[in-house]
Amino acid sequence: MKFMNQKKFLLDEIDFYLVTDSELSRKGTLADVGDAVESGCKIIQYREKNKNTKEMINEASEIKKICRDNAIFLVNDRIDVALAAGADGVHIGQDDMPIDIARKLLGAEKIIGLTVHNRGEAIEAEKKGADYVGLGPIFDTSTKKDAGKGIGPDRIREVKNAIKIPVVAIGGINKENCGNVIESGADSLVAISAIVCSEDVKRETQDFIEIILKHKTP
Ligand code: 3NM
Repeated sequence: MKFMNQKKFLLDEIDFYLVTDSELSRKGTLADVGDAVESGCKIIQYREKNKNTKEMINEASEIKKICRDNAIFLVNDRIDVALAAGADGVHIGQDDMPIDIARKLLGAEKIIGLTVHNRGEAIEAEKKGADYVGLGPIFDTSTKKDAGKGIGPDRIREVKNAIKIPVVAIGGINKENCGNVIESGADSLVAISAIVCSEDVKRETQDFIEIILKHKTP
């Protein structure tokens, strides 16, 4: 039997998913990652738009050490950085490297997540070998300037019913609306500003996980 990356199996068990943002962060990316993983966050995506490649590889290598066997570690967009730091995979957008080329470069074992905005893109992503989709923006957000208008939580079920791979919701999600996002069919969800702008990342992460678990149907 072909050996399968153990971490791929973990994808089904993700509740809360942290994406880093050094511009918004109060304490810095490494502190945010450390606090979130300590609080039980099982997946970290390193998303960095302002640092050079060398700085990114250094930081990504530190994140890999923090995640070890406790959390999946993905890099946004930069396949070269993911490979250099030995990450578990990447998260790519519709306008980044095409998924079939990314898969060739990374191999079958690595995790590839793809951003989608609707049912059609989600079906296509699954067909092309994505391991999960990031669906967004669910609500309006100022964290990603070109994200567009929120599609609303009702769209989540539509996407969830069309594919077998996990659906991760993103965009404008906070503690007030995250229960509804899970009840609308998301397997897990991302919050960036709600976490990295908070005073206490550990506490916020715990709160999110608790609310998500409460709203998940067994
Ligand atoms: N991607 P916040 S929305 C990075 O819709 C990102 O694909 C999005 O940040 C998408 O939790 C987004 O602060 C930003 O709203 C999410």
